[in-house]
Amino acid sequence: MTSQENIDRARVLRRKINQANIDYYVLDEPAIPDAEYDRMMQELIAIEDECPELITKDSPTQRVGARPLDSFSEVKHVVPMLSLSNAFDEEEMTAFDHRVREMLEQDQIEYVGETKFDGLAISLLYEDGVLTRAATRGDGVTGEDVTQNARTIRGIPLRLQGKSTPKRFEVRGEIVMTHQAFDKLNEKQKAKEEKIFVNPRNAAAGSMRQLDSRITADRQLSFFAYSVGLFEKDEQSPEITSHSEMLVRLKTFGLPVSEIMVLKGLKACLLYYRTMNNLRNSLDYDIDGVVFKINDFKQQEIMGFVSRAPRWAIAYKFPPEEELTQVLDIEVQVGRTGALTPVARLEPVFVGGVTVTNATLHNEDEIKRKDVRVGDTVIVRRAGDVIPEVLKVVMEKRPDNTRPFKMPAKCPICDSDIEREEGETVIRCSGGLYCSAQQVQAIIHFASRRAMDIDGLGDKLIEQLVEKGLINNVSDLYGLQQTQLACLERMAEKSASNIISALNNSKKTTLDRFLYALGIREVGDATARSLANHFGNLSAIQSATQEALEDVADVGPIVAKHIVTFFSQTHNQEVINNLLTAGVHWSDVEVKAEQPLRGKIFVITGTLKGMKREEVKQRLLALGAKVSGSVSKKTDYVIVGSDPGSKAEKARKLEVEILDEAGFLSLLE
Ligand code: D41
Repeated sequence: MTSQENIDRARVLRRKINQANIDYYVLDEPAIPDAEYDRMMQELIAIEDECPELITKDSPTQRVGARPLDSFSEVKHVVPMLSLSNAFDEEEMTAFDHRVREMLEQDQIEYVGETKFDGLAISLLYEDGVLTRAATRGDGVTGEDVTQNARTIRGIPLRLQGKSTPKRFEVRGEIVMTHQAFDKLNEKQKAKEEKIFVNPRNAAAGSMRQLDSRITADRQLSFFAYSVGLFEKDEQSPEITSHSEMLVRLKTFGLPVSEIMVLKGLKACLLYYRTMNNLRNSLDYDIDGVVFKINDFKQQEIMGFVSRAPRWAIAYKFPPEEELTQVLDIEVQVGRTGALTPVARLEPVFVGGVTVTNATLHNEDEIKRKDVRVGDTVIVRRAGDVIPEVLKVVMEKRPDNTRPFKMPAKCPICDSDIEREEGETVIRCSGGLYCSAQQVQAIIHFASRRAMDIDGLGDKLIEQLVEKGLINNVSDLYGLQQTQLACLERMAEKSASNIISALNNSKKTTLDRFLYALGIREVGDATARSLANHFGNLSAIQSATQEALEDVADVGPIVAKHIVTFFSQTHNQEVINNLLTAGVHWSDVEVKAEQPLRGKIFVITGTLKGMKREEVKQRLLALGAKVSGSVSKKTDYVIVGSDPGSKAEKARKLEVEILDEAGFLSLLE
């Protein structure tokens, strides 16, 4: 029986769930915790199970995927989906602007700049506000019907928001997968020993082409709208006269729209391009360029089209981050911690703005999985400042007689045994500082900018010094004589004296730099700072127990263990003593007494009114507290905002002290 109560509750839940999706995907401001979302979804599913007659086509429960199809059917687009012309350099971009200005007889054109998503173009048809069809772009005239799959994407509204929605309305956009979703997917694929995706675009495209939409539902795809094909608006709604107005309108319909910028003239466009190119690697999804569109619809109409591409828009592509090249050799490098990393020597290739000659192959498992061999043609990727990597072998181009690569059984540098820790993919040389590669790397790290910052002491020079037996460890650096340096290759008298003074200058340092410079495993510069601030002086850290170390803000059991092990080794103690004797010094750090929450473990759940969650976390960390993601018996306090999730319940069960926002604020005071 359908009770009025169920009818009302289902309506309320659908409204709340749809709003949560809009907050998350359109406004980028999640308002409720995931657990709360899941709980509402479960409740709605339960109601619909009890009263199936209440299920509507646009109910959020209908996103979970439908029965598999045998094949996709073809659909003809209501209005053909055009393609975009490209510009690859400033000259081509300038020529575009010139053409536009000439045709429109105007000195300066108003453009809209938007990011060019590297995903899969798609068309969504809404009739009377309800999503009725989704189709891939295909050849622009006909595409494939992927409605079932599109319905599983949480960012795609099943029903448009707002009172006056158009009768028939077709919106175009791009399906993408965020890096986070991509990494998660590949982890899952790896665990299941299934296909690993090369990049988010392939993963997004592959996920949209699933005949079984339950798989698509599991893939966490995103959607961004960027243009409209068909818009049958009612008489009352106001005329839309520009692209930027249209995008605002799309947003009010509940469609996710990317950030755009209205740009006046070519110069502003070129600046926008450079800015986005710099920001490119900090985004959570891939973009391969920017798109410029004339903002004014009337001007767009005047410009018209050439062979299926509008003359009023252009994609200005970024330099590619992936290129093809050949593997000339595979070598094994030994790092500072002894980790053996296979590295591909490549036929030089220009990618990501630089010429790349080496690319990491990560570890043995990766090399096996990708089956990279000498002579192979491979796709290399260099994104931002990240170390270039080999993504994939182009198997069709593999020459005959290649042999699979084998990791050496001994360290290629010092011939020591190789060890592989349980559960780790990395294999290490067991030689420690006996291994000259580890010596060199340890000294390079010690001299680096964020460590002791020894100006002029570069990698090649350190290699020479170790090779010639002039130094064995970092403390030997301070015993070097100018005459010894001057005898080295490519070393003039002047630079030798510069290095000696740089060494002397580096002796005055800070505790956190010194700790970082020691190269303790897993102790990066941030951890070194936490340690310095927490303990204040070196001997306190040297004698700290595992438990005492774990009290430090970002130190967990593994890092704590590495620290204890490091200081327990006699040769490390010797090196430290020698450094101090050589005159390395710093001022001890004043340990802030105001750490009243030291060692206390907090969990935050729900939405706080006055403060962002990250802000709360930073305040707590500053007071010495730890912030954890889950409630356990060890938790001291749970801060509960509005709409809390299951964590609040668990806290109650475990009788952990619960603070509301006011309680938390008074605790801060
Ligand atoms: O982000 C994109 N990939 C993107 C693609 C975009 N931001 N705008 C686009 N605008 C158009 C026109 C101007 C034709 C409406 C496009 C595309 N087209 C497009 N995507 C794939 C083919 C064409």
